[in-house]
Formats: sequence, structure tokens, C-alpha cells
Amino acid sequence: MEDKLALEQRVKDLHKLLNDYGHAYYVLDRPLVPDSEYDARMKELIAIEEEHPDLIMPDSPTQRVGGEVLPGFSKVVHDTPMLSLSNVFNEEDIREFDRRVRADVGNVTYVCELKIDGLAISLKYEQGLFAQGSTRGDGTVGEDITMNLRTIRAIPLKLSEPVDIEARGEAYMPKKSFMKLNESREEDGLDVFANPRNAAAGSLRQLDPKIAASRNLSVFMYGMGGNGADYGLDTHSGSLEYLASLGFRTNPETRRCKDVEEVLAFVESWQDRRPDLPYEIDGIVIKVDSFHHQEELGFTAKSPRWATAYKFPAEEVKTKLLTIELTVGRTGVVTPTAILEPVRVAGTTVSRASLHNGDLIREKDIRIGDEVIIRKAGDIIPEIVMSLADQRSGDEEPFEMPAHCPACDSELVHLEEEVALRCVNPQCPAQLQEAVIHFVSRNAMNIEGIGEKVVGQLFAEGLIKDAADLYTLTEEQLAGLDRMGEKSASNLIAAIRQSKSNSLEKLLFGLGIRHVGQKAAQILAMEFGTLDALRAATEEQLTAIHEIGEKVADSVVTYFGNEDVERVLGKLEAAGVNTVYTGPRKQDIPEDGPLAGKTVVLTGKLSHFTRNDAKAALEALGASVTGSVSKKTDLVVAGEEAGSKLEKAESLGIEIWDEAALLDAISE
Ligand code: 3B8
Repeated sequence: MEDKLALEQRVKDLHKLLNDYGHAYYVLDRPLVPDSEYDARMKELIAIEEEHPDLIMPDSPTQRVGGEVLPGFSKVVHDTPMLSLSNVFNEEDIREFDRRVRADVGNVTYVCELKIDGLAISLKYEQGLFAQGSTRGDGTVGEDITMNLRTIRAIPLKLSEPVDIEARGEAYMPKKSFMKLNESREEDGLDVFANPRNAAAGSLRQLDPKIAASRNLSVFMYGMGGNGADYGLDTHSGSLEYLASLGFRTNPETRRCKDVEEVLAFVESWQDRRPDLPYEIDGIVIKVDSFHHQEELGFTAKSPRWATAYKFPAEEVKTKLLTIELTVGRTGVVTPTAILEPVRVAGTTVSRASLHNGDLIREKDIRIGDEVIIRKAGDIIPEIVMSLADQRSGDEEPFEMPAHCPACDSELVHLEEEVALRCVNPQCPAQLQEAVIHFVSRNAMNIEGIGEKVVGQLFAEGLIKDAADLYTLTEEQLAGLDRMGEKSASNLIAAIRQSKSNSLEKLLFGLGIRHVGQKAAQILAMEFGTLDALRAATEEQLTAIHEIGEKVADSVVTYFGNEDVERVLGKLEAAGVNTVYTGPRKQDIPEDGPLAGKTVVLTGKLSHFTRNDAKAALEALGASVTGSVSKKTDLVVAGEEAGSKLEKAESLGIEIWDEAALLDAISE
């Protein structure tokens, strides 16, 4: 007994030692002891744990790599959305950002940070213990990559205080590790990663945590989810210090700047020093320091107004324009695309660049066969900066936009003084195909596994003519496609089926109604609630909605008045595609419902509800529905085969309902 107690104490001491050594090495980049000492203590701990498995604690430094390979990643709904930053590209943009900030809240202090070129992550701790790590995903829902993040030594498994906190930051792969990884992949005949960001993202998307563990990833944490004020903090710089004091790795190059001149000096100082860093950065993040000012400035739909990212100027390279290809988009716009001699720029190989329209080709005097300078706009989208007229041989050919649609040969027109040239034939096969590609895309119906290629095959094989036909496809039909296995076919069918229960806004956006983007789709879905109600809406009803203008209203009414549209919508409904809004309706969450103010988590399979319907039902009772179980959860509704969330709720003593209890609550 005495021995056991002594052993327990030794285990505790080893945890403390190894955590301190690890923190010094991986977080502070300031080793306390030689590697051999660290390794010796680790071996000692492993030996004890092997002999006494009951002494293995979940936060033991040995427990970073789990043995299990996951079947897939589960989704995590972020407690507060993980937004992204707006971008600025030059000094004038930075000054403009500063003017806007000061116009709103007066003079401010800024914090400038290096913009790490990695993958945004969220790390949740419960009572100081690492509980869940996730990707940003679409900002609202990310993927649970806890197992992979646990393998990153710079991520503490246990904080210095037993706090509940969500830290946000960037996971990345150091330049050196990236080069080594690619060298070894090349030797093994594997595809190389285009850049360290892709390598980091690829490593964290592996289902076997051993792979991530072998990839030498690290992190810099730069903020907290939720409200800094909850932790008694009132500045961003203060929150960075707090994060560091808890044991998180924060970037040492961060500086406070008292005005825009200091910000510009900071930006300038990093323009040339970039290559000296051991990790990639793609710009400088500029943040308003005071939380009070941040709150006043608030957010747009996508990003905070209190921060922006200055992006370093894009790398420019020379290549040859081989030919110009024409593509017909979803709305009939015919776009010329430059086909280029493949060339590496900003980390990837580029062989195409949009030329947008005929006017632009004429203005830039771009000719087939020209030597051209290209770069990536915003570091992503390749564009031609200019053609090098003085390097012409005389064989180059000027380009003219055609008079007829390259897909259906109908006459092309300029609508209402648009520069764009359009094919206005609603039956144009190229447009129909693009419409389906849009329909399945992530922000629309999000049918995973179906993209441009598969849609192209489906059209080519005559298996579909419109989006509604997707819902009548069979596994056999899909398995018959080139390069499609049975497993993929069955996954696709499952993904198609799953998309039927999407909330209305995804369907509305997916239909591709002109001028109805994601935001308008969301507003229309929330306002009308059902597709039928929206179909019956008049222009007056539509324009009466704040944020819906005449252009959108006109386009919606015209759209639903079309016979082909009627036919497709009829087919979608017949296939059982949900046409009801099931997302949150703020104005509908009653303040005095039986679950008012309660935080509820749904888990397991329900037989009377889709997940969206159950969520809507709970919200109708006043609850706010979140994704993961924590101390703050008031109630868990558990269906069949509920797993770890249910277990956790039980261990935390949280109230649990089965489906019958939910049905009861609704009918009361
Ligand atoms: C708010 C603050 C997004 C970010 C942010 O190094 C927000 O702060 C963000 F909505 O994406 N890549 C950084 C970095 C990224 C972000 C950030 N700070 N240092 C980065």
C-alpha cells in the first residue's frame, strides 16, 4: 500500500516535470534540460504506466497519441462562430481601415500579429483539461479533430488553472518539417504537398492520429472564443498574456501600436524579414486592442470590424498564354479562360486564369501566344497582370469573343449594358450542368462527393438533366460511372439522401435564383418559413422585408413564374426534399417557453424527427441548442445509439430526456 502511494506520488512528479520540460521546449522554445533528460523521465513514466495501467491519467504526457483509428470526424457546432478576417492589400487600405475604426470609436491602440499561414483551430478546456479541438469548417460547424490535436506538443493537455475556456489559434507546419516531409514523400513516390498550410491541413484531416503525431505540427494561439470580459480581461493584449500564463503558445513577435503610423512601420519591417522566420506567414493581422472598442465596432456577417488582415503582395511570375478557352457559367455568362504554360506561383502550379470578359482582353491587349505576367489575387485566384508586348515574335493572335454560345450555338447578348456576354437560352446544356454543380456545392445543398467531375459524367451519360434528377439516381447507375467504386457510389447515395433534410435556405441558395446569394436566401427562408409561402409572395411583400431590394424581389417573382422552374420544384418535392426552414429563428425563440434560457444538446438517432426538426422543436420551447456537452449544458436529449455525449452528460449529472420525453414536452 505504502509502495503504491509512493508510486502515485512519483507519477504526479513525473507529470509535473515532463509538463514543465515540454512547456519550456514546445511552447516557450527555451529548453530547460537536455533532450536526454526529458527522454529518460518519459521512459520512466511509460515503464510505471505499463506495469500499473490504473495509474494512467488521461492528461498524462504519455497519452498524446491514441491507439484508435477513427471511422470519421464528427461535427462540432462552435459556441460562437469562428469568423475570418477581412483583407487589405496596401498602405492606403490600412489607413482606410484605421479611419473607419476611429470614425466609429475615436483613437485606439492596435495590436499587430504575424498572420500565420496555417489552419484555424479551436481548443476547448473544461476545468483546465483539454476536452475538444476542432477546425473552423464553415465558421459555424467544424470537425472534431481532438485526437489529432492532442498529438501536438505545443498544445497543453492541462492548463495552469482549472478554467473552462475556448482558445483559438492557428495550427501550422514549420518550413523545415514541410521540406523534410516532402522530400521523404518524393522518395516514397507519394504526391508532395503544395505548401506548409496544405501539409498541416492534410495531417490534421487524417483519421489515424499516429500520422498527425509524426508530422511535427505546432500552434500559435491568438484569442478566445466568447467574451474576454468573462475572464476579467479588457484588452486583446491582456488576453494574449492570459493565454500564455495558462500554458498556451503565443507568438512572440506580437506588438502593440499606438496609431496607424506604428502599424505601418510594423508591416514594413516584416516585408523583407519573412524568409527568416521558421514558419510561413502570409500577412499581418491588425486588431483593435480594447475589448470595449471591439464591442462597439462589432461584426459584419463574415468578419469582425475591429480587425483586418494585411496580405503581403503576391509573387509575380512570367509564363506563356497557350490558348483561350470559353466556359458557359450557371447564369449563362460566357467567360474566357487563359490556358497557360504551367508555372509555379505562390506554392501551387497554375495553368489557367480567368480573363473575365472580352473588354478586359482588349484593354490589356492580351494575345494568344503572348508572354504574360501572372500572380494570385488574394493569394488564391490566378490572374494575368499584363502581357509583355515587347517580347512578341509577330505570330501572336488577337482574340475576339464569339457571337454564338460555344455550348448550344444560340446568339450571345449583352444584357442591360453589362460587359458580360450571355447565352440566354434556358435550355443551354452548359448552364444546366453548372446549375447542378452550384446546387450540390458546400454552401448550397452540400452533397459531399459530388463535384464538377461527377456532375459532368452524369450529364454526359444522360443520367440527369437537372438538380431534381439527382434524387432518383440509383447506386447501380453511379457505380457504372468511370472511376467510381461501389463504396463511393453508396456514399454518394447516402449524401444525396441526407441533403433532403437540409433547411430551406440551403435549397433556396442552391436553386441559383439570380441575385439570391447566401445571405438573401437566409433572410427569405427565415421570413417565409416554407418554399410554398415564398412562391406565393408578391413583389410588394418581398420588398417590404428589410434587406430585400427591388432587384432581388423582381428576380424571385420572375423565377417562380417560370414553367421549367415549376417542373423542377415539383420533382424536388416529390423526391421528398425538405422545403421548410428548420434553422434557428431568433424572433421565434420564446423567452418564456418551458425550456427558456436552457442550453440543450441533441445526440443519437431520433425516429420521429430529423435532427433539424428536433432542433427547431427545442427552440420553439425556448431552448438554445448547442453541439457539445459541457458543465454549462442543462439538458441532453438522447436518441438511440447515443454515445460519448450521453456518457459525458451522465457523468456530469445533467438531466437527460429520451425521444418520448421530447414528444411529451412538445404536446404539452
Ligand atoms: C477574429 C480574430 C478571425 C481571426 C482573428 O495568425 C476573427 O484573429 C483570425 F474572426 O482568423 N492566421 C491571427 C490569425 C488569424 C486570425 C486572428 N489572428 N493571428 C493568424
